[in-house]
Amino acid sequence: SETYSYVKRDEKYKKLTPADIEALKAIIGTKGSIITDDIPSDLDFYNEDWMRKYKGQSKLVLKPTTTEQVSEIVKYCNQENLAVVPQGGNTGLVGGSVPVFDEIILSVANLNKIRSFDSVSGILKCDAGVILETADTYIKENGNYIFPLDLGAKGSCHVGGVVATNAGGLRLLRYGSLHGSVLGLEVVLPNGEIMNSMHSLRKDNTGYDLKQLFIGSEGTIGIITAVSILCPPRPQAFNVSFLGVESYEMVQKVFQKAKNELGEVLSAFEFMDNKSLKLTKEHITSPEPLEGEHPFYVLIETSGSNAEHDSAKLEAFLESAFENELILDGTVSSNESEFKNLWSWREMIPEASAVGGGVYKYDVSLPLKELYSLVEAVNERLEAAGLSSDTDASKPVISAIGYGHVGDGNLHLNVSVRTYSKEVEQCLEPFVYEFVSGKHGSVSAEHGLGFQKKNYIGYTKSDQEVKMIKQLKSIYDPKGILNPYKYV
Ligand code: FAD
Ligand code: 2HG
Ligand code: ZN
Repeated sequence: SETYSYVKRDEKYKKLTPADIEALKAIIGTKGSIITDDIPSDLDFYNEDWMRKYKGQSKLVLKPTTTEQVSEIVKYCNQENLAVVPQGGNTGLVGGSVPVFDEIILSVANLNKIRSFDSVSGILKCDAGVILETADTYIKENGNYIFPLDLGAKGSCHVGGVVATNAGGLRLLRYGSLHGSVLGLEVVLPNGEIMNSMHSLRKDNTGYDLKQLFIGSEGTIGIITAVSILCPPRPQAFNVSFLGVESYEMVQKVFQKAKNELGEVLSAFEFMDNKSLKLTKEHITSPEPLEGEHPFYVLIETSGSNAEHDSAKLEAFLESAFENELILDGTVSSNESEFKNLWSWREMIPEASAVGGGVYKYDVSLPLKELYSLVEAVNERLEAAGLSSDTDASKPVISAIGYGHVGDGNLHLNVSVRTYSKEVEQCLEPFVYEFVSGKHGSVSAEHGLGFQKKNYIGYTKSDQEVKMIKQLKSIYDPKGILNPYKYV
């Protein structure tokens, strides 16, 4: 297909033979653990990504149930030069979780047990294939804790998958990055060796912190089979407020004020532009957050241990924000269903942006002051090229929208299209990457590089850094069997 036209299958990788399938069956057995092309459509879910943009042609999915099986499989594949794609919940947004050609898919979905949870320390140890929401519910019910990461895909993505991606999500502002909260990992290395660092230690300065190498490695250097993670106490009270704002300038002012006045109870600060909300409106039926239209919207979440205290703080903040003309309109959730409804207007944007036909997604870090300038620049560019109209169906682009995690300096630019086209792609790339690089930003804030951005690492990392990444890869995976054709 067009997507893959510029990469070729590397003939150093062996093509799967019936003897390989037999040998792999002998390792994991056949019951629910192996999917072959006997019924080709059984492979579709694993071959195709969440956006339905990338599709590989793997003829074999393996779903081991133990770490030892993962180790045996990887050892065999290494000996036989068989390429392997590690897969979690397959919700990644950069085409990293699916094969490019005929790589074997190793899904960790059947490694799905909670190993232990300590309700005094808050340390959770679980298999990599536990679904994020399942982990969060488990620790909620067993001591009232919360998983220190939340994102729209929580019902499908895995704990191992978010660690492999180093996903950021909606509450990074409060709980920080997984590089801080993950305490240990169990990883199967590309030669089949098992690295066990499933520690419960917050502090450990005995040499290199090796687990960090795998957090955000996107399946290129090891298969994560288990995670040890520190979870904070679950806040007793949650509030969310949805605000209409005049300009991006004002969004920043509201952010500064929220940090100062909401202090320790501020747990999320998200923004979206008017076009984001309009697109979402066509996709969901829930009650609209505000009556009038506004150029920008802000979603603020507070969470803390005392409902009255938090509400009083939020109300005082909103009152003063109105008085000082920082916000035009606003609403606050008064029960759980309103809380969920307001959040849904933010969480549904990634899906809504694709329903018109397709979407080009960019996930960038930029200095806060310039966060929105990329959306403006892209809209100008698409209009100048005559490619964009939200009403004229003959134009390929519906609109370029901007939203994201203001609190983390992370913008999501989604270019919603009626159809994918080379013309649009060439108008966007490498422009977007050059723009971001020119402002010393990152071309991937939280989704990773995967296949989509495999050629763009140099816009953010220096030659020296790229060289060191390649050196590490060649030490641990000299044959390159893990997740080939991706960023490294
Ligand atoms: P997959 O998609 O299966 O895999 C992702 C990558 O990790 C691949 O390269 C794969 O090879 C590798 N991998 C997976 N499991 C393992 C393993 N056990 N060992 C080694 N490598 C592995 N991301 C954010 O950062 N913030 C958000 O707010 C956010 N919101 C999202 C909302 C929606 C609706 C969707 C669909 C995605 C969102 N994402 C977000 C993207 C996010 O990257 C993924 O949801 C998540 O990180 C991937 O988890 P997964 O288990 O589905 O992994
Ligand atoms: C989010 O913040 C996710 O909603 C997805 O990171 C962003 O789809 C996107 O571009
Ligand atoms: Zn995001």
